Amino acid sequence: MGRFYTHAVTSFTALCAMSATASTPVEMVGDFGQYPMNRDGSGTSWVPDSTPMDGLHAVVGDWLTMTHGSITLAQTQQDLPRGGSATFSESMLMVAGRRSLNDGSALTLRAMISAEPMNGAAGYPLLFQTGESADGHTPLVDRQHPHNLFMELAAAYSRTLIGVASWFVYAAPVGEPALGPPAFLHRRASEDNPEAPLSHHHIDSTHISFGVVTGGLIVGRWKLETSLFNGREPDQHRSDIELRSFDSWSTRLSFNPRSDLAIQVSTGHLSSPEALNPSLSTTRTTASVLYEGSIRGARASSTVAFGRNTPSSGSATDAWLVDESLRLGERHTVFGRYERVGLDELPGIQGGTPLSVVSKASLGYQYDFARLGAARFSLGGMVSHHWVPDELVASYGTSANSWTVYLRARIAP
Ligand SMILES: [Cu+2]
Repeated sequence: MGRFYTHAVTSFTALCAMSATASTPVEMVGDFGQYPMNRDGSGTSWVPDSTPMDGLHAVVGDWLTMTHGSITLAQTQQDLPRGGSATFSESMLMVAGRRSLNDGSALTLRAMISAEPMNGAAGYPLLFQTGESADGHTPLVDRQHPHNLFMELAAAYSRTLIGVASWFVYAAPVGEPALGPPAFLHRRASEDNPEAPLSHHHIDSTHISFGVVTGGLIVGRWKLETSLFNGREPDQHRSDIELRSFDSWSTRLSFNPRSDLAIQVSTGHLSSPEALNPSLSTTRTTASVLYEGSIRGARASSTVAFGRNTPSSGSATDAWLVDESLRLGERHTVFGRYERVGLDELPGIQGGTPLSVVSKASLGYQYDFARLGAARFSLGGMVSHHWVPDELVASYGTSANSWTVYLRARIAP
């Protein structure tokens, strides 16, 4: 959602002018307190204050509304024998509204949907990706599951205590608990990459949780928050809302020391996250730094993130992620990703237990070829190399490569 809360300075000025005409002044602050609105990421997470704003903004009565969306049509080829080729889509549409209440408080409503269930329950081929299931019986391996129809349905109430101090409550039948950085779909450094990170299930996979309540305290550049939520991953039915008890918790400390940095550390206990292995619980600990600035005249977005999953039985696995995106001029973007991920669930794969460490490096390029109203159209491509550990060579071969090309439309006025 970081991108959603981001719009150009010119439209920001126009927006402030528009808001002056609303019956209650619409405040140009964050959803959860007295800080720049550019800082809001997905769920209750933060991105750097310097994150530029995309999305369509409008003042409707007392509400400041924002709409953001993108749709990507991609073709991928992942090396055999474990890969394959497929055409798939990624998409999201977000609508949010925020209004000030009379007593120094504000109300935010959000909805975010995706058409990814149309990819089919088994998603798309992605070498070494694991997590969730397509049929309720077999874990997905070497495939990326689709995201759910409902990715967020949330309400938040925030209230100023004094000066830059505020508290908030976020409640969502579908939403994101305070665990990990903003979800990869909403990080500028990751948003052009058409593939999901292999580290998703170590770092930010809880972004679709069915039942979340988060309470937090914000003082200036600091935020401390705690969530109670349903730790069970979404099942193979991608269009429903799977409420269960609040059996899991997380807590996160966020700090934006400068306008171009967003830092967080978080930890949480996920009770029975996997329907196929319900007796297993996981403790997840993450740390991340997001940068949004410029490098030699190029607009640079960076993410460095770490995640550790410690299961209730078995050994812990770690994941490292580095995402970088450089926007050169108006039309060109170069992006890259490096990951190193410990995998402990490669069922049916020879040599895949108890722990394998896989690395992947990707390099991509995107060209923005057209603008039409508030929409921007892009063509892109990416190649990836995977370093296969010795014990997995029998299943994957010594060298595993992949490529993905895509066409994308995005709301970006
Ligand atoms: Cu996800």
